[in-house]
This record gives sequence, C-alpha cells and structure tokens, in this order.
Amino acid sequence: MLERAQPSLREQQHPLIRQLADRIESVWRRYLDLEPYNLPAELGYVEGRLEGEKLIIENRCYQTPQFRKIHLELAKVGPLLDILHCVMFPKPNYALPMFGTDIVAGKGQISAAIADLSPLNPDRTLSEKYRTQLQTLPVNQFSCPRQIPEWGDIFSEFCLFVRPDSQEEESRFLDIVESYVEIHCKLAVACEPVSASEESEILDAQIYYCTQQQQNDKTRRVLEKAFGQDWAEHYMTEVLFDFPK
Ligand code: BLA
Repeated sequence: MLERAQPSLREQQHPLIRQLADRIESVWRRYLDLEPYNLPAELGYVEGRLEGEKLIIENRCYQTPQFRKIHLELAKVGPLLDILHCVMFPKPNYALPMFGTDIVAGKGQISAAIADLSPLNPDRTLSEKYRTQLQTLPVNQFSCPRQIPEWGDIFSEFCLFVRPDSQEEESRFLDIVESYVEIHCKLAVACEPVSASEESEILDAQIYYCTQQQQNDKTRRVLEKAFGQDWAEHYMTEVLFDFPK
C-alpha cells in the first residue's frame, strides 16, 4: 500500500476535477494492490508555457497484478484551463475493458466531461457482467450531451460525454464515474488470465485504442502550443497512450 500523496496541483483546480481525482484514488486504494510505475524519465512533473501562461502537468502512475499502468494526470494552464486525464490500461492477458476519463474546465466552466469503459474484445462489446451493472446508472440524465468525435469508435454504448450545466449534473457525473471505477476494480481483481491467442487479440485492440486516442487534435494542440510539436508527439505516444510492449 502506498502512502497518501502530498497535497498538490489538485488543491488549485476546478472542484469537479479535485473531487474526481480524490474519489478515483480512494477507490483504487480500497480495491487494488497499487505498486509504483515509473514514467519515462523527467515526465512526472513538467512545466511549459502556452500563450504566456504556465502549463503545469502532474502525473501519478501505478501498476497492479491486473493493470500494466494506471495513470492519473492533472494539468493546469495558468488560471484558464484545468484538465484531468485518467486511463487504466489492463495487462493484455486479462480480458478487461479500458477505463478512461477526461475533464476539461475553461475559465471555471466545465466544457467536456467524458468517461467510458471501452471494450477490447474482437466484437467490441462489454461482457454481461459489466453490462448488467452499468445499465443501472443514470447516464441519460444530462441536459447537454456532446457528440463523440470521429476517432471515438473505440467507446462503448455506456460512454458518457457531456457538458454538465449545473452543480447537480456535476455531482451526478462524479457519482457515475466513481461507480464505473468501482465496478471495474471489483471485476478486475476477480478476473483470471486468458489464453495466448486471446491475449494477442486483446493486444491488437489495445493498440487500436491508443492509435485512436492519439488522433485527438484538441489534446495535441494544447501540448504542442506549450512544449512544441516533437515533445507533444513523444508525450502522446509514450506517456498518454503508449502501446503495451
Ligand atoms: C477533449 N481534451 C479535449 C479538449 C481539450 C483536451 C482542450 C477540448 C475540450 C472541449 O472540446 O470542450 C485537452 N486532455 C487535454 C490535454 C490532456 C488531456 C491537454 O487529457 C492531457 C494532458 N481524452 C483522454 C481520455 C479520453 C479523452 C482518456 O485523454 C476518453 C476516455 C476524450 N477529450 C476526449 C474527447 C474530447 C476531449 C472525446 C472531445 C474531442 C472533440 O470534441 O473533438
């Protein structure tokens, strides 16, 4: 078990981001056997400049018996933009979906709040165990649903993508995402490894997932403007969405 981390960037971030970061980590601590995961050198904490504002990125990264990498990233661009990014990458020998969430807050207002458990099996559907539990959650009770971009064919029917327009909707989003993580952790720790042939299919699906996520030009633009094109490419392909080795 890891020690509770030091206070950090999250104290200065939009309350929804702070609360989601706290809740996700507390579910992880409750259910998972977290070990540290070392990111490529020098990328735990980084600072750049975007349009004169300082961009600060803070990463926390773990691994467990079922997950090769569990990544929680908080980013802040001056007083303008707060970002939470989180992905749980299963080891390819476990038939588990990919959990991912992203919150983008500009000038105190959330513009995008997205979360999904994305299937990685060949027919790209979640197993019955996941579906029965996810079906009970109120994912349709948001007044401003947003359109999934073209590269988002990786997401499941349970993908939640909204602009929350009230405190109530923000706290509904928080509860749903916490449930996604909790359902996922409980099913993951009970999961048995698969055969070698199934593993190779899962590996292909993970590579496809990462390839699609790397097409997100909105993420890339923020990183390019602060750190330059090469750095952004390296960060997107080696830190945010690296392929399993
Ligand atoms: C959107 N991501 C965005 C946006 C920005 C970022 C600025 C646009 C917000 C908006 O349209 O209102 C920026 N996100 C970042 C940055 C990082 C980040 C800089 O994570 C990291 C440093 N993105 C993910 C994951 C998912 C995801 C895990 O990282 C989903 C599981 C989704 N982000 C996602 C989607 C959009 C988005 C679908 C909307 C893209 C669009 O509308 O074109």
